[in-house]
Amino acid sequence: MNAVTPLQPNFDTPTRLEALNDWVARTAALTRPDRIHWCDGSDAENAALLARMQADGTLLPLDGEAYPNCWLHRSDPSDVARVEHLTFVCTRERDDAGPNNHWMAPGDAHAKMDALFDGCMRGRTMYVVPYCMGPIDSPLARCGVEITDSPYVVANMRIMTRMGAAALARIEREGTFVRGLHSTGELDPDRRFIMHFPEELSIQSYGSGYGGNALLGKKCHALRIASWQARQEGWLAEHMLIVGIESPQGETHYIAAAFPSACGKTNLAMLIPPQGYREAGWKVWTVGDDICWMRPGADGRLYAINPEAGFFGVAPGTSAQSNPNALASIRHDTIFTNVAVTADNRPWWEGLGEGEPATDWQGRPYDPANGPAAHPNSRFTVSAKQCPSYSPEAENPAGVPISAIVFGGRRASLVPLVFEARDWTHGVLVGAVMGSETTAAATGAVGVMRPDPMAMKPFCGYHYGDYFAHWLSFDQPGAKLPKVFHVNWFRKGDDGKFLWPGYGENMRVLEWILARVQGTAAATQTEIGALPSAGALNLDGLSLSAEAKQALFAIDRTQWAEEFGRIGEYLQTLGDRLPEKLEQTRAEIARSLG
Ligand code: GTP
Ligand code: SPV
Ligand code: MN
Repeated sequence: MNAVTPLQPNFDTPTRLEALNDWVARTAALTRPDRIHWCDGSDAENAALLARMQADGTLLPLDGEAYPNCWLHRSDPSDVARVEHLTFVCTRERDDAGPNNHWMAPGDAHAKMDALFDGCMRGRTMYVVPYCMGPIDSPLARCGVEITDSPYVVANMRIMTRMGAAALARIEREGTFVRGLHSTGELDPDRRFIMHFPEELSIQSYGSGYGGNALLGKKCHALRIASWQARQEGWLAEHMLIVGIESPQGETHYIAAAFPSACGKTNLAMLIPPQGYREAGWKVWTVGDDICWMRPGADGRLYAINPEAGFFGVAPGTSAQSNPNALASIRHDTIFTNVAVTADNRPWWEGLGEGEPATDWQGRPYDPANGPAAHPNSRFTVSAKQCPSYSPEAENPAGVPISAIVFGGRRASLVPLVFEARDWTHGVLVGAVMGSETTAAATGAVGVMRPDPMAMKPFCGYHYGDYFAHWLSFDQPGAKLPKVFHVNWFRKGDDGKFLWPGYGENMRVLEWILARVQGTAAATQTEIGALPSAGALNLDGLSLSAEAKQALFAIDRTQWAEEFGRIGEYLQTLGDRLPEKLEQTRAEIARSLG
């Protein structure tokens, strides 16, 4: 390995942007770091950081032959997922944050955070990390600066965003940027808060080093703050993957899909079509796996960019069968967090399908009595450029045109494999009434059904009623909006097993969706939406039981009537900011179900 090259401490500011210099100076006066380092994003800087983290044990090198330049990070065992109960939106008016967010008055939140940040970087280096969310030359992209005392955060931000000198140059040109202040603090769960101040375009995060709590460009900026900005500026910031589907005729359509955390976005974004489809000439292109920013273009269609530059993907369940593109991506220059390792020092997790764990995610000799070897929310951080299916269009500053929007969640019962909304308003309702079982991506119980409208429950930075109204507002004369669909890969049979094979076979559902977009596939209208007519969705070569076919392609009107009652109760909790049109549409469907 490299000798430990010291990072050149750099108190000289490389920018003349006064607003940035002032903020850095004020932050340093509060947090009292020993050193300040302005990140330029260079290879040399990264190498020096990695070497330092290796020297102090923050990163452990993995088998350099099988996994060159790959690292294992073990986080504090109490700091392994997002903490929704400690995440706040701090607007002047409580109601602007809505019942979907925890709220704190900005003055109270600042007082609390100032006390936590006071002197917290003594003995540490403060890193100033300029970053750009989206292609550096895209008008849809937005910039931020994260100040952090965690070199692990810097290394991850370098993979996940366009970080360094080019971002700083854009920030200087534009003069505005989102301010994110982060410190790992003492990693004490009782001294941990993730605060958002959308009116100030700022974020403050203390006491966690974990992904969504600490990589502030991701959920904090690109969703909570950006959703607020997007509402003001007429665009959408969504928890969606973006995938391009190229037909044998060489035509590519882009689909944006919102699934809650750990519900299959990365997998769908990197899908490899079944053999028959590949032979026929179908190809799948990955644009993004977690976040989508989109706005109407001059032609009335929605154009989308992926604001991120890397993937922070769920490791467990990733295998050569389920997601070969992900597996190929993470064979070099990857940071693994909280996975297990084999005796020959390779990363390992449940569902990998090869090798045996020797050491668990906490560094203990593996013992099944301690639970899974890899943490269920263990992750890999890797540059999108390393993904074999990464789309060249992902770097297009204009974005890609979206032909279909897909909503989906983990629903063990009731919800069929796929259905299509009647129109935009119905599509917004379909997204608004989504529910899903909770997963290990956030702390708390797993497998509990909860409302998760548009997969944004933990990420919408303002009142859900206003958010739905904003979605409805895109239905303007001249707009050429995508068709809206709902999918469910997670329906279970009486034996508790998934009824649908999922993963690559989801291509069959995407084919039907695109055929609907082009008006060439048959559908049968029902109260909840249009389902594939018999034979319209290709099931050739799958061995689905009669029970599976019945459950996946039918609706139970009695159960749906109950569901629409529950949906009505949920929507009522949003109060008088809920758009009337949405409740009317719900009530009409509820009546038609009897
Ligand atoms: P976040 O990064 O947390 O936002 O998650 P994500 O939506 O990108 O989820 P991801 O694709 O990483 O999938 C999470 C889990 O769901 C993994 O364990 C996958 O193996 C599993 N999964 C993904 N797609 C399917 C599918 O089609 N069927 C089934 N049964 N499981 C799936
Ligand atoms: C999610 O939880 O939805 C993630 C991982 O994509 S995190 O970056 O932690 O939000
Ligand atoms: Mn996510």
